[in-house]
Amino acid sequence: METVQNSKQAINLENKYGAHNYHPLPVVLAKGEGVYVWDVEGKKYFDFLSAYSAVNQGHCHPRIVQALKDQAETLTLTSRAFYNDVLGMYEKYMTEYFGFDKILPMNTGAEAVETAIKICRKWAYERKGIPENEAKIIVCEDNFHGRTTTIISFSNDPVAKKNFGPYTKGFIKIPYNDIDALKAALAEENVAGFLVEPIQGEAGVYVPDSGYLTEADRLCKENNVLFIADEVQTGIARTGKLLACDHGNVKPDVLILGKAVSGGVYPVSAVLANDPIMEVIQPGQHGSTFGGNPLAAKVAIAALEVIKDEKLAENAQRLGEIFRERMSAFIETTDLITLVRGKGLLNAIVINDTEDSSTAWDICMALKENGLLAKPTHGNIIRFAPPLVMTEEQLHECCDIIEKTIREFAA
Ligand code: IF1
Repeated sequence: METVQNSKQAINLENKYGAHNYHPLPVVLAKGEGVYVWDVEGKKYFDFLSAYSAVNQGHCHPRIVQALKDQAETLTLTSRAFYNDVLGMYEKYMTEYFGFDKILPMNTGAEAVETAIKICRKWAYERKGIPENEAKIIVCEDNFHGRTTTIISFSNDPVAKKNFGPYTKGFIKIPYNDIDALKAALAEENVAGFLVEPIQGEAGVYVPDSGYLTEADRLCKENNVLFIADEVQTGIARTGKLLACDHGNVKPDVLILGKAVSGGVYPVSAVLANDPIMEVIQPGQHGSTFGGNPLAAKVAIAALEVIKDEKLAENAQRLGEIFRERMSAFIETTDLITLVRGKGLLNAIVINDTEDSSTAWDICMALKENGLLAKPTHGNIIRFAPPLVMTEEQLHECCDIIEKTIREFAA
């Protein structure tokens, strides 16, 4: 197979042979290690996106890569047609790690979200007594839960939704971070669940009021409605706690995990719940060829050991405070940035421009020139999410780059 000689060649190949379903920043990465990535020409960057929070443990973490190598030479995939000597041990590890009775292992975040929706509906019919096909799940405006047809059916992002109909029914949309709206929705009939991101990532790192999740969870319990937390992006120590729900001492009825469960080394996702909910799924009613395969299981165990052993939640908490402190002081000196918000190392800056402007993109292009990679979530919002293994010294170096770039840009 031919190898890529330079960035331009790589971009041309993708443009010619790949579906145009993304508009990447014009940088072609060839190597990753910890908080750094290098492009084809050998230029070094700080990665401030972490593959949308899938690489919390840093690129190519040696312990996770070693687990992959060892299992890859032993047994990669059996399918669930047979048992294997890894899955049960993985299921025990995961349920104890997150504190649930059972896990249903899948591969991508969207698959886990779809799985949670199916479990919630089945629980509604078989345990709550909602009439079949009448179950409703409450979701929030500006949500992002993945790209499958059912998931985009309850999106309000026209770009993610248009011309993919007909859409799946059975969802009630309410404004995010609005307890009264949730109360009203819970009063409707046949409500089965409330699916929510503890922090809305793609919407622009919207952190809800401190009591929101706790009160939402209480209201769901009061109405016998399942509280379903999508922690695909906010989980695995990203926001300064193992789960973003932990900030509000909320124990969801259904927990959805993905991305950094594997440290970005292999697609791993999962749905966790207690027996009264998970037992609605009986043999043959749900599955996946790769779900819970031995390779995924060993990689995920290593990735979660790293989170604990390297105290990455604590590091994210501490560095996040330093980051927001520096950015808050900096934005006092420029009109270009209106605010910084986030939790742990999931942060964003809001730029003083319109949502459809190219300013955020242009700033990311300038950041790239200065050796830091980040990507806008909207025309006026840039998400900053470095790997959680970053040191305080590296974080200050990145803040220096961000401030220098924005000052140059504003000039
Ligand atoms: C893209 C961002 C988008 C997620 C939450 C489920 C999923 C995601 C909270 C689905 C995935 C990814 C998908 C990727 C870009 C990125 C993303 F918010 F992280 F930045 F799009 F909104 N729940 N988020 O964030 O997980 O199936 O992708 O494994 O689709 O462009 P997946």
